[in-house]
Amino acid sequence: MRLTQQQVDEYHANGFLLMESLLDGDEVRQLTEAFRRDCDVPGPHRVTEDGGSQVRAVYASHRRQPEYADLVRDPRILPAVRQLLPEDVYVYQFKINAKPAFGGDKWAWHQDYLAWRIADGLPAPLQVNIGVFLDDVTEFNGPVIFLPGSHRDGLVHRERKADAKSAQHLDPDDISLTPEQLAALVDRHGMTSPKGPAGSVVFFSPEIVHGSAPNMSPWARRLLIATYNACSNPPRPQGEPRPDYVVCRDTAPLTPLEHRFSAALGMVTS
Ligand code: HL5
Ligand code: SIN
Ligand code: MN
Repeated sequence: MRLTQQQVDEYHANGFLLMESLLDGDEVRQLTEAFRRDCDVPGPHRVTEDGGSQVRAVYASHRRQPEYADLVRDPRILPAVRQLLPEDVYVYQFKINAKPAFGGDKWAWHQDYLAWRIADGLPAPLQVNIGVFLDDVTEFNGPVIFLPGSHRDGLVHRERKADAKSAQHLDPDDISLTPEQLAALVDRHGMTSPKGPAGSVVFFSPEIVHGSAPNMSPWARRLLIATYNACSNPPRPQGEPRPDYVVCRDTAPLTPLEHRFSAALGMVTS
């Protein structure tokens, strides 16, 4: 699949691009089934909600579940990523934010690249994120909210808070924008939240300001986020590198699969 020039331009203008129903229902079922399996794997890559046992995020599922290993090379996804970032790329980070029904907490307003610059010494914002909807995303279940065009301002915030919310990863709480910064940006850019059926994919910039509200609905909002980084731009950590579940070590360039991930697994969908 190739993006049209209009889609590429839209991504660069707004900092995100939504492709509705890129994956079909059978594929979504395969991915959610793989997530259920992966949630049972204990370890520090599994982050729970504050004070509870509900899963907040799971990292590096693509290293444990073949569906995800193939998904990041899917011919509908990887070539599109390379149109948006015309470089050899590898997966820098892979996570699934679970946002469980009745209690998935907020993700504070932030820019991803600030996290990776501070925590990993990532030299440049040469990344593309993909957000794969594992559930229908509506106004009710805590959709990601973007400030369209805010990626063009570069980093608007520089600091990390003294106390970390989590020892397992850098939670956006630690680098969240101040209310004043957010209000000024919203004045200029407004807000929008891409919504759509499970199987939709949103491509988004590492510099776009984004966040999401708690989920008080009866519907989970599981969102898979894979971050591709240019192979020419590996992290240069100042001290001890972060664990490999949060910052992937394999920087070899990815090549697209010939068939969609579901076919590659021998479960051909129509
Ligand atoms: N949790 C990520 C990390 O690298 C950073 C956040 O949305 C990405 C800000 O630890
Ligand atoms: C994030 O930016 O990592 C969190 C966004 C979300 O899951 O709502
Ligand atoms: Mn983010």
